[in-house]
Amino acid sequence: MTNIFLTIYQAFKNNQKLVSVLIDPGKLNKNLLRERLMSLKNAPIDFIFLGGSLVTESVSETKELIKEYLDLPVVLFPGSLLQLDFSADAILLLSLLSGRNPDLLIGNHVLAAPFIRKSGIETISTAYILVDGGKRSTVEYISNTQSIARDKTEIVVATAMAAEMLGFQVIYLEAGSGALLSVPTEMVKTVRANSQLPIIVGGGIKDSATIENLFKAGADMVVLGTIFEKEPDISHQIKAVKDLYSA
Ligand code: 1GP
Repeated sequence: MTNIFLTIYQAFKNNQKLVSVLIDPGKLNKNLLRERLMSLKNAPIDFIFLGGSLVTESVSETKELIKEYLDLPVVLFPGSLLQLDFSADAILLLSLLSGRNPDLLIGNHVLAAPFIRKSGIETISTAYILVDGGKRSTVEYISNTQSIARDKTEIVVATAMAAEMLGFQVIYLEAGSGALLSVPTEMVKTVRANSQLPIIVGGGIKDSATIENLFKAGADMVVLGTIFEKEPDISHQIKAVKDLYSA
């Protein structure tokens, strides 16, 4: 097992919850990003995820900026092959299992594999499952796929089961950045009951109550993007929830 996956897996086994902040290059101007990074200096964050469905600035430059401010692993969350930077700490090798776009299931992975192998970067094979977040998301549009309806828990569960049988390392339930609604807690609970893999949940998480409910439902990690961009300092909210699990 590799480093970052090991941390995720051990947290999952020990019921210690993880929080990642997603930084989407280009969403904030450099000065604002610097301010936001400063605000995370003492926040109980475990990882920085870096990427997005449509990034408008350099992933590598943004990674350098993050490293100037934070001593945290930077994990690529690549929306496309343009977002690969092999000097990051790890890469979520996302397969968009809720969709039927062959490039995002295997095509891009084939193109990237020789470079990944040569670089030696840690890969975490990730079953990426889009769930309707109450509005059409950028990831749906860019990926040319449809999300799974909020009341179709059985499809999400069957997809998670297939992912486990296929040897994926983690499940990522995604409502889409800026979603009106985060992934339903009941859905997370049912996936948890039917899966042996760590579960990451992201999209539309706007407050600590939602984080707490998702953790209670069985999420092992939450990913916060828009709230990090919008609020000057989210460290207290995160700390409050994390403290519940640190005893
Ligand atoms: C990461 O897409 C999410 O999984 C981020 O979503 O921007 O809504 O937090 P938000």
